[in-house]
Amino acid sequence: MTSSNPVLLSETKNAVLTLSLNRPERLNAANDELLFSLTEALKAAETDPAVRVVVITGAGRGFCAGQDLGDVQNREGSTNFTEHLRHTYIPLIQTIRSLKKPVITAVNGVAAGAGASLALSGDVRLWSENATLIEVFSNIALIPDAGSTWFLPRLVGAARAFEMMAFAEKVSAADGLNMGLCEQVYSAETFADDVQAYAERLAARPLNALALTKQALNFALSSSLDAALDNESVLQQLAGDHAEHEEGVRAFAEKRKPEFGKF
Ligand code: LHQ
Repeated sequence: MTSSNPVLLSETKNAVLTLSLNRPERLNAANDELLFSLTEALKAAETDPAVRVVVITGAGRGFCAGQDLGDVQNREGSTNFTEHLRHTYIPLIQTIRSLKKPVITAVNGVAAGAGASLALSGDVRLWSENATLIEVFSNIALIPDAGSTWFLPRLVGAARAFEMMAFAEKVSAADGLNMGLCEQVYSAETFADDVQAYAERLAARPLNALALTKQALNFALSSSLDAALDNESVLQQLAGDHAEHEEGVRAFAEKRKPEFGKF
């Protein structure tokens, strides 16, 4: 199934929903319409039984250049940054982080500003060799938003994150891989196919268990060890009570591959 609107393209193939930011002439810089469309599409994916994994990527040579600065300039009066963030980027990032299905950010080109935050927000981050990431905010004397101050120090440490934010220098795909900003780097020519193959591999995994794993990781990232241990014990009950678990154990006993795709 394929459908589209001007700013967001949507395609489902083999249980993988690919959402492509589609303002290529602006390197997919985000306006309100794009941010609302993306958030709504993600929410719809959560309850769509045809979708097991979601991929967010960009059309053209960019992933996302952050907030559309033309849009900001065109507003009358001073910008209410707090209100804007609360209505646009905050619900988007919260939706990605709480979605009960894996979200892959497939970074095909430059990811800058809030686009860098979006790139970092995925459960799995796959980069093209052409991808770059820039914490560009300080170039326009803003602070990092849309989650960069939360994601980046957890990946590279606070001092490294501060340096990246202060100088706004591009991080290449090779450096991004070394620093843990992404899990895989693929050739630009085969990027879309490689991302699809990775996503299909993920779609074949036990998705109830992965949703609970995501929930446990989210919790543990800001909890004590004691609280994380206890939370695991509660969520493990939910995993163990699910038919996926029964299938996994039966498949092991029968020496065959489990068929998680049917749940
Ligand atoms: C753009 C943009 C763009 C519009 C490239 N807007 N057109 C949240 C809440 C509220 C307000 C403020 O901010 C935020 C969070 C943020 O995201 S703040 C950060 C906003 N983003 C930026 O400051 C990035 C600005 N862009 C750049 O620094 C460069 O374009 C990068 C490094 C991304 C890419 O550089 P190049 O590969 O050399 O491409 P380019 O600069 O030639 O851009 C291509 C076109 O895209 C160009 O248009 P043109 O008509 O000249 O071909 C740019 O104007 C346009 N574009 N980013 N954010």
